[in-house]
Amino acid sequence: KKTAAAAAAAEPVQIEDDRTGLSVETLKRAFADNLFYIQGKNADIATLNDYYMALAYTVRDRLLHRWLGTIKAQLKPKVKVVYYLSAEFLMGPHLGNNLINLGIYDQVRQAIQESGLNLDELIAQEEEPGLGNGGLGRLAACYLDSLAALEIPAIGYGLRYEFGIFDQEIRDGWQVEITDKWLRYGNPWEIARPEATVEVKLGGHTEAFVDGAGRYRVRWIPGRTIVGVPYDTPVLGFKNNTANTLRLWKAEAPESFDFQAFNLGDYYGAVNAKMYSENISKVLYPNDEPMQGRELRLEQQFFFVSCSLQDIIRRHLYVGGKLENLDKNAAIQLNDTHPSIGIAELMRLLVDEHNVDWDTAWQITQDTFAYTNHTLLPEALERWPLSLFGSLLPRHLEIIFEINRRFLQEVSAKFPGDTGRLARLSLIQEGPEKFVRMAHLASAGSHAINGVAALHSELLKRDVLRDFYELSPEKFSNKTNGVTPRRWIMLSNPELAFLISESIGDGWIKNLGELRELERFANDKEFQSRWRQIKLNNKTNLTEYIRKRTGLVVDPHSLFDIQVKRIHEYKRQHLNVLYIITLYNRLKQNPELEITPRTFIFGGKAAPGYFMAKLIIKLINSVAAVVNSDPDVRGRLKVVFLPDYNVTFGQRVYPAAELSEQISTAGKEASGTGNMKFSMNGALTIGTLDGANVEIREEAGEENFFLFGLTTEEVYALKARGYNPWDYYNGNPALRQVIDQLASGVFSPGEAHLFEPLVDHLIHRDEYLLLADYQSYVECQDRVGEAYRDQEHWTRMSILNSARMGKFSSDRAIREYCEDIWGAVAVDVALEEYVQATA
Ligand code: 9GP
Repeated sequence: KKTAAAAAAAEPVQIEDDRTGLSVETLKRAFADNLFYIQGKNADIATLNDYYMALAYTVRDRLLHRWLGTIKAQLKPKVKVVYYLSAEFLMGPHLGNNLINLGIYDQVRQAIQESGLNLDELIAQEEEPGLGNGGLGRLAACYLDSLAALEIPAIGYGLRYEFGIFDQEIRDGWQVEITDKWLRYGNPWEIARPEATVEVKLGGHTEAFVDGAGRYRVRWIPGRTIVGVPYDTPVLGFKNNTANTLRLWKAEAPESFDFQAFNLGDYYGAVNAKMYSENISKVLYPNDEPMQGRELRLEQQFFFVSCSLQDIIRRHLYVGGKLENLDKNAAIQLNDTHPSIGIAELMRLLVDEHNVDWDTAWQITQDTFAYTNHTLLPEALERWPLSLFGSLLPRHLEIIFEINRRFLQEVSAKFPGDTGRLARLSLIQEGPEKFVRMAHLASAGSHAINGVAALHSELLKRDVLRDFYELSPEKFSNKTNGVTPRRWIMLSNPELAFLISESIGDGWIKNLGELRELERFANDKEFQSRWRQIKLNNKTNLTEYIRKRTGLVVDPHSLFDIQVKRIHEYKRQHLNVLYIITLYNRLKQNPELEITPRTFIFGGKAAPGYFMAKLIIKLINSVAAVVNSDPDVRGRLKVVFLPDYNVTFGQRVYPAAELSEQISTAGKEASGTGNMKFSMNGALTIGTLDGANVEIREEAGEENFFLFGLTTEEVYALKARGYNPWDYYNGNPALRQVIDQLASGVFSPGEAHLFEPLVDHLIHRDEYLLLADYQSYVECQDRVGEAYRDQEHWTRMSILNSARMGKFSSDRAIREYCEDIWGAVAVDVALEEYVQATA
């Protein structure tokens, strides 16, 4: 406790000190001090990474006033906090983004330059925390950015994977996975908080007992216990005082060294428990859509959810909250089903540990949780074998049975005699092997359920969650995804950001709708030529990067046609390849043919166990090898597969794109967010009516969008009629030629059968309707080529695309979540003053 005298003596420090000052001189000195005192290096021996670390600490010092101020402002009785539970957060590199959000980019650039270094090189030094697979994890990161920008109290909860998504190398055209060691050189952005460690139980069995008040209770006797240690990373709002927290849990053993075992001579036994426990946060599962019923994955999910819920309850009680009012202080969002075990865990914590009666606990749970669904693919809907579930979480299985019993009673009351409906809605899937259906648990236990684009939300109601919709239509809404313009325009495309701000002011950064004002420049010749010049500069930069990474020389004046995203059959990278081969064939047949020179650029990782996706990578590289070395098509056609697509690389790619490939089978892509980043940066889209493409086209104007392919309705109808890909193969000579070439090894010299599995699949099953959409795609691509020749018109379309993407800011999405689902409002933050510590 502070004495009165000590408190009186504690004076806020006012001078521009090394840790807060923003003048170039002070920044330089702080940077040099950190190199010496934190990195323990001087300029003679410092590596680029030492300089990066020294700068990162310099920046971190400058955000602590916000961070501590935010924690203080938000840990108050009446404040409602959004808790975003997500197994993935794909934050991207922090340094550049923090400079932007702190508003100190220019001073720091100068300070670094005057120190004889280059800021871009230091920024490039940062190893990005790849704690996610793709869209879902990146969405979580954009949402944290917007929550902070809007000053909404929020904590992101997830796992601190020691190894994130693997690094991808391409060897002989194949993907090779390399362990991602992002923590190798330390992580200057996180602060461990071991004092806030929590315990998590696993396995074992349950016991019934009667408590002192004569109540029937159950206790869980776990088979083992692990502890979760929180690591906190600040998430800054854009030029405001808010710095929310991303809290990631690391799994550890309660005792990391067993002396009993060691004394008995069993050294490995002595460290075994530690290894076993730490496994839980060891590695991110590298699957995007398809789920794998692995025990470790369920352990991961339960581990981070249990840690987070205990933390949430602790915070709630700390500010004097009553458990009955948890929903007044907490809105917990389930980012997909991965954290949905939280429904059962909150019930257990309330009923078993806090002695709340079942009905009250269920009310609290439903009022507090909300669930976002991110996929329509049936194989990606998580379910766990009952046996596995019961052995790992015996108490939760009992709780789920009880939830289900009561839930099905409600269903029966509403739909008497409808046994089919009961079976469809049940949280347990019956059959020779029984499963717990996690989407059902999430839907039953939440007060709100949303999809991530208008079409997706409709399809959820009509299809995947139809019975839940019929049961509780009021729970359902749509929240179209969005992305943050701070990272995806300002940081990625500084020249464009500058031009926009110069033309319409900088209000767009916080209010992306203001981009509309760019419309009046769409026909302005001078503006158009600056717009084009910036695109050309970005393309030239990418060209340089491509040369470094792959050795390929590409022409920055060719049309940059880009498809970057996870590799998946439903995303149809191979449809893109079919068109490339079609073009190639045309050029071979008619060497004089005039076409718009194009560079096709691909990037994306395949799940290591997904054979077809890996074969598609090999296909792209094989076609690239043939096309790029053929003198007949030189100067007109290039194909590039850029290895190791990640956030950092995305920041280079989106600004350089002219055509954005969004060509999934209609009804399969829930939303997409890359599609938004491309359009914001002035790329035109070639796409199907799928996911958020539908809304992008609505906003951009149909005349500024290249549409092709079957609609969702047509896909359903075609499949219902009985789809036969053979008909398309037989009826289309150009298509047949392409398929035959693939089948006969034209693109796999010496390995004629290499692509047989792909070809077989296409002509016999073609689940994703490539052959049905081929002709329409080819015609559309030809229109693109034509349109590109009229550069003025193209530029006009490009400007209009950027101008009309205001809707796709994650700020808009977060506002909608706040208003419709979370009931969260902004909280003012005062900077925490640094007060000299006294005992
Ligand atoms: O596949 C969806 C993607 O369309 C969406 O944009 C993203 C964010 O909502 O989520 C993806 N889903 C998953 O990664 C797993 O369901």
